[in-house]
Amino acid sequence: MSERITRAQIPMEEMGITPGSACQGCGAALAARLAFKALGPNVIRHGVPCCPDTVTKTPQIGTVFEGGGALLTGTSRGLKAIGREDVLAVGFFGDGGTYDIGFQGLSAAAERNENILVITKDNEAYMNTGNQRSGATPKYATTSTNPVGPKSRGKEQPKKNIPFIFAAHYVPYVATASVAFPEDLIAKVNYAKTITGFRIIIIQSPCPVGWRFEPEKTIEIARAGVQAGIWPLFEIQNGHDFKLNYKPKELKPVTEYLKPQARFRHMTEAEIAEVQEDTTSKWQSLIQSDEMGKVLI
Ligand SMILES: Cc1ncc(C[n+]2csc(CCOP(=O)(O)OP(=O)(O)O)c2C)c(N)n1
Repeated sequence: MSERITRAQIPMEEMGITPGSACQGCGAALAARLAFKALGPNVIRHGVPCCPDTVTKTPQIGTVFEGGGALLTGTSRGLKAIGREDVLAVGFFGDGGTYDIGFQGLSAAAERNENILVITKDNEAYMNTGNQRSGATPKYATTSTNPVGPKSRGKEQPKKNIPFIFAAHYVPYVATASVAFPEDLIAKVNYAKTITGFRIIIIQSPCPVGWRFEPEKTIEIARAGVQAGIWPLFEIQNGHDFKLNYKPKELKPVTEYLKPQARFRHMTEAEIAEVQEDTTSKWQSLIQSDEMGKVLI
């Protein structure tokens, strides 16, 4: 499991330079900046279509969504063949590239326990192409493909539980992280670098344009998500060992996360109560897993 670090231990050197394509307040740009700082120079970054256009000082290679898992596999095996296991094949993908369109190849790479690291910046929709719903979009969020209207309350289905889906491949390391908790995020990347096999870190990355909030509120909203238990920070090793990294005595109400985002503005009191109940019940399961130090899958 990761070891706590202080803010002073966050590396100063920037490895990721995000050019003009990032919107103001882009959570994904911050996720890239933090993750690649921690990864350092010995990385080949793999990308699939997504936003923003991330540029890193390290070599980079791109492919189609479906090819992400295969390309990472090929790079990792190639590096091994030439004796360069000091260089890590890292995928930096969106939620579309991880939860949905790229999932089959990544699931196969996870099942083969390929020696790769996947970092997912989860902005909860296909933002690059105009905020279409994805498997990562939460229930009731309005998007361009499930807009709220007389016959629609927004997305009907819950957000896919991708960390546990990858954990159910019994891979060495699965973690969630948030741009509002940079020390935790960097500690997890640091830890992921020390182990071999398939590793995935999913970073919740608020998107001011798609989630419809003022760009200066990115960190506030990400923090509220963690504090309300909507985006809990945890680690799972080998599909079994479990640790909750942020455990407030009491969760904040989900309204602190939902209300500042216009994508949830239409929600009724009853719908908010449903989200609250669901969040509290999932949180109780996570607390139990944390107390046992394991998940029962
Ligand atoms: C097979 C395939 N389907 C659809 C697209 C169109 N497309 C390009 S980027 C994108 C959205 C990507 O969303 P996500 O992975 O969540 O990243 P984000 O843009 O939100 O950062 C889509 C649907 C494509 N390039 N290939």
